[in-house]
Amino acid sequence: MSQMKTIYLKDYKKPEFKINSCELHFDLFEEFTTVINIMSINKLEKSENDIRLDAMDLELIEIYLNDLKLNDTRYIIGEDSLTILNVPESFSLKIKNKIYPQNNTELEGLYKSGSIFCTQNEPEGFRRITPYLDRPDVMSVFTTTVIAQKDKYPILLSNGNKQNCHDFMNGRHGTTWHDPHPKPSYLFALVAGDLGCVNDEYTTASGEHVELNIYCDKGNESQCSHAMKSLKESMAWDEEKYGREYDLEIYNIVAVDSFNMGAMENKGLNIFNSHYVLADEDRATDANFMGIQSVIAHEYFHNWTGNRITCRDWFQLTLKEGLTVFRDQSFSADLNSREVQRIEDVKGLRDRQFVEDASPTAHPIQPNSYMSINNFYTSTVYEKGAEIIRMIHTLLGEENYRKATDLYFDTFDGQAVRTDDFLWAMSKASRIDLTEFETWYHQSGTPTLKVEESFHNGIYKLTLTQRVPNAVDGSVQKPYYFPLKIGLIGLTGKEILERVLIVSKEKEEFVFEGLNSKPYLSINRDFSAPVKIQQSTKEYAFLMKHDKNSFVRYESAQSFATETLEEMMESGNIDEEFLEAYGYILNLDIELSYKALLLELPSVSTLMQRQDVVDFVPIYLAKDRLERELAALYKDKLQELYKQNHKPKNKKLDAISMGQRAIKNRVLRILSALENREVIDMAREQYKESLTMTDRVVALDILENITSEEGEVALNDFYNRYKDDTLVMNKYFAILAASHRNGTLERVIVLENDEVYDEKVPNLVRSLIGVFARNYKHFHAIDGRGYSFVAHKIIEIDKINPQMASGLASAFKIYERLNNENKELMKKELDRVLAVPSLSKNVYEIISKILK
Ligand code: 0A1
Ligand code: ZN
Repeated sequence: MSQMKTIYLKDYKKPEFKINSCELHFDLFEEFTTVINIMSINKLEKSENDIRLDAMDLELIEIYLNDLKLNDTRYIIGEDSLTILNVPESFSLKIKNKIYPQNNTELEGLYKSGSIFCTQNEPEGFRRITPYLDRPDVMSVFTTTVIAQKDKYPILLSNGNKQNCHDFMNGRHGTTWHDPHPKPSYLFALVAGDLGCVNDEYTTASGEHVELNIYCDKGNESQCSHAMKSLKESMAWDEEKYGREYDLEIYNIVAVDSFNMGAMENKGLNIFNSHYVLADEDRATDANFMGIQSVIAHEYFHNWTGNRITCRDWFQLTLKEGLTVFRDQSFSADLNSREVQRIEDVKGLRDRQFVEDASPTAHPIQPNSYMSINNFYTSTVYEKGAEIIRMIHTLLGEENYRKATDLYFDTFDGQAVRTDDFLWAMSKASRIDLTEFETWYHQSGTPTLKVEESFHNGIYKLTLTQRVPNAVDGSVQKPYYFPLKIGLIGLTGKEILERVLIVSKEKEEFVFEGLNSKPYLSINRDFSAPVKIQQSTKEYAFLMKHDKNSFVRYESAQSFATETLEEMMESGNIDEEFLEAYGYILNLDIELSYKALLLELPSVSTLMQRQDVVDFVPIYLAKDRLERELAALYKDKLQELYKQNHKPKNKKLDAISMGQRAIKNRVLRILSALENREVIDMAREQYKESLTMTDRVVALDILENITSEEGEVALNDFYNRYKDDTLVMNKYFAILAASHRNGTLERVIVLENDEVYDEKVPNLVRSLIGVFARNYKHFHAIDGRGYSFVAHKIIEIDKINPQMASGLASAFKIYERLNNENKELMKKELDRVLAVPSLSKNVYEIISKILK
């Protein structure tokens, strides 16, 4: 099967041609679109006779070389290419072809989201629009004219600055856009539609005026203000923190409902999943508002880290993604609570990336091979990639890091570069040798750091041993070089010192002299390195009380809870000391969102990662029981906290209001373990009287999980209230698909036929099928029906949208680690998927790696 070909980084070859300019004309019609692409091209490699352009599913109309029409002896149409034979050293190529955006369900290239024409070209969508050298190291200056019927598509957008508009006699009109910044084809974008718009402006530090527009479906304009505010905050932050200004006269954002991912950083014309743009308090949760702020920032920051400096090839993806995630995390930490942000970042990393890193699909942040590059927009490339940049930041310090990023921008602006180039700038500006650090880019798996302590005669000795797992192919990997931030705390809780240790060997000792007694160790402060800590001393209660580092306090509470749960799974005993420590947190007078995190029990995913053979049933039985114990023991205190912080009429988004919602919803969730009348009434009241979606979804989720009647009443009310708003309906589907109640699978199957559900819209598929595949109880049910259902959906959705299907397939990544009974059931389904003859390479790559 030629399409199952593996691509290797070592086979990279420089482009043989340069495309100096690319002039595009789009004529959009209801049934088809014609594209005219005029390129001025130069040979870079004189010996090359033919030019092979990437082209997929294109209907060729005609080709002109230097204004001469070519007959079909002068070119070859391949499966995914168009080769023009015998081209001169410098020439113009004009290609006319036809495409069918309205039939494009893959959502790559030019497609329709409802009545809006839009594009998604990263990583390889442009070849579905027109023949091109569709690779990131070919950068060109684009001029784009979009023509469409004026009444249906009054708004016509592309990258860069607007040049001119024309009205034609036949009710059609056209707009021409010019982008002066050379860019790769994956950053090309086009939008046409009858859109609502919110307009604002920004003046850059050097006094340039920028017009800001957010386009959305008409009627949703009032839901764009948070996104607009976030955009302006991002622009100011990048000027202040990185000295980077925006570089065009206009910045457009368009929100569409059908989008494979979160958003896309196309130059001057970001296209967003509407989930990351639209919000008001009645429809979006506090978490949604935070998500919008960070994704708006992420796409904006790409303008420098991704667009001005892009990737040489797709193996370098983390060059732009790891760095940009680190930038958006730093931005969110600066604008909100730093401590909460760091904990949320680490939680996400462990729940997604650690799981991936322990699976057969594990890969280095810079992989060395792939079948489908679409499968590599992973948590490893993004989130672990960001941790690697964070370690560089820690190693260099703020001042050197800024010098180094300045050098990176100065040296590589306008180029397509490699992660090595980034490391060169980091090391050159700071004069810190990062050679040993490079291992992080080329190895996979999460290292474990074993910690041993000793104390004699005032000398405290810390012995650290790294255990680095083998790579997926079984090869042995090297120890890592990383910064480890630690603190030593005295018996009374007083801080003795804080240090950043540099760990670089498999086994290492660090000695601290002149201490009066054995200190308490606070290790991996701020999660300075993405490693697992293995420690035999259990000083959790002490650290929860005395550590000044907010991350380690959180970590201690989590580890304490984790070990308590493990003990319960083994012996049935509950550690009294943990119950006490939990009570201590309940009484703490600290920031409320942080407190809500301290009171959260470890996720099923955290516990499952620590099992040798994964078995979910004991995990959620233990969790349920511990929650019940805590709820019963601290009932009065929990209710008091709830009453103090439940402000149903307050829908403000300031830190205090959000903190109050976070804590009282955490408390309500704990109390819900009691499943009694009192809690049902509290949840029902909260659902009815609260003005925020944050409160409503928590109440709804609790009711759904503990009472069938009241749950149904609230769910019906929710459905009737929001059925015309698909974005909100995602929450409805997700609550039902995540439900622990019996009959969840049956209800998911019924919901597939709901008039709101649409298998072609990725958000809805993720909310219903994707959430179900992460419902441990029902997906892994021992009758095997959960596996069978999801496998069946993967096969069905693969025909519509392979990227969606391979996203669903990742729920099976846990296969190898499952107990025999589940493993056998899952294998049957994986074999079935793999046997489908027309399977996409996206799904094939994931499933075949899982089964290997
Ligand atoms: N570069 C975008 C992510 C993205 C990648 C692929 C997509 O479609 C196949 C869409 C978006 C980002 O990091 O935000
Ligand atoms: Zn990105």
